[in-house]
Amino acid sequence: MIIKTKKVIPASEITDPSIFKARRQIIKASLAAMLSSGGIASVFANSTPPIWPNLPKSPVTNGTLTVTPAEIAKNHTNYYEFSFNKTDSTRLAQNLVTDPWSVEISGEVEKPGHYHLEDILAKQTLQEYVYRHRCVEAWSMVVPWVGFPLASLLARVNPLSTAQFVKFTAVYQPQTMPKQFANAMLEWPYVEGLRIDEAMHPLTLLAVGMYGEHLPKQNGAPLRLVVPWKYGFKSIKAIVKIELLKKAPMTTWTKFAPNDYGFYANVNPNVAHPRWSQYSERQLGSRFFTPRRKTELFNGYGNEVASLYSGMDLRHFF
Ligand SMILES: Nc1nc2c(c(=O)[nH]1)N[C@H]1C(S)=C(S)[C@@H](COP(=O)(O)O)O[C@H]1N2
Ligand SMILES: [Mo]
Repeated sequence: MIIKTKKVIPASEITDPSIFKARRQIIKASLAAMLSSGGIASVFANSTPPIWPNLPKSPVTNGTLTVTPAEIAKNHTNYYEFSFNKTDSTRLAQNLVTDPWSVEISGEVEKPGHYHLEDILAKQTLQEYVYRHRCVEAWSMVVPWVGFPLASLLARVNPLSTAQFVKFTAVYQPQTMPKQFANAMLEWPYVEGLRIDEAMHPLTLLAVGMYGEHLPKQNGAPLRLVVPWKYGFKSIKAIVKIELLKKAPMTTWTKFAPNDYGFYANVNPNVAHPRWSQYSERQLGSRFFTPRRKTELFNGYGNEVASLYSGMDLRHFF
């Protein structure tokens, strides 16, 4: 008897990769054209002009980095409130209500309060910051963020000398966030934290945009943290609360798995995750045969930030 097996071979395996890629681009382009002419799914159509076309680049921006294509940064996301995979949040997050938005600032500050996002932004100068973005899962991108230093917001509320740490809390919106609604996996809302000197460091941003546009909802609209020398999970999305504290806050991932995810989470090729190496990273959006990139200590920002950790054992404080 002949048994017929039906093995599905992905096209990428049987076609020369460059041809395969070109073909996919053609398919994608015609799909986008179809969608925009039909006027549906503006999420995918991407035909709106940039909001901030010619923003000054911040002096810390490294001109030698190759920016990851926007479509990849927008469609490969980690946003556990919506989904545990990388693609579904692009669609699911569109339900998130981001307007109006305010941020509560409290704790060890002279001027606590609820601040409307528009009022916060009215007093800030936006710039573009092109940063490496390295996830603890060993993939990386280069993203042109639009934002301002967290330090310049903190300066407006006057932290007290007793403020040693900063706690960030993401939005709790179970009616739009399926994993919050199901109470799945993590403790909600998502919480992150920094030491006060890390929070005040000029590389640490609050971002409101990327690629010259407002942040897509799946990337953390309307306001997210960006800490480029730490693993991506520190860069909390959809922030509604900033608290200045005397003691280090417990954070979502450290609570979930304290042996896997420390409070510092500085990118460090010499400290492996218990289940995988951090020695190198897959660069999303790079050419098919591009080798993995060797991960750098502090994600390559050592000149700027290493002094924050002088004398600390980075294996212990991982
Ligand atoms: N609120 C919230 N913030 C979050 C996450 C999340 O699940 N929820 N994921 C984190 C992780 S693991 C990473 S790698 C980055 C991913 O940012 P990006 O999807 O914009 O690339 O966001 C971080 N911020
Ligand atoms: Mo991540």
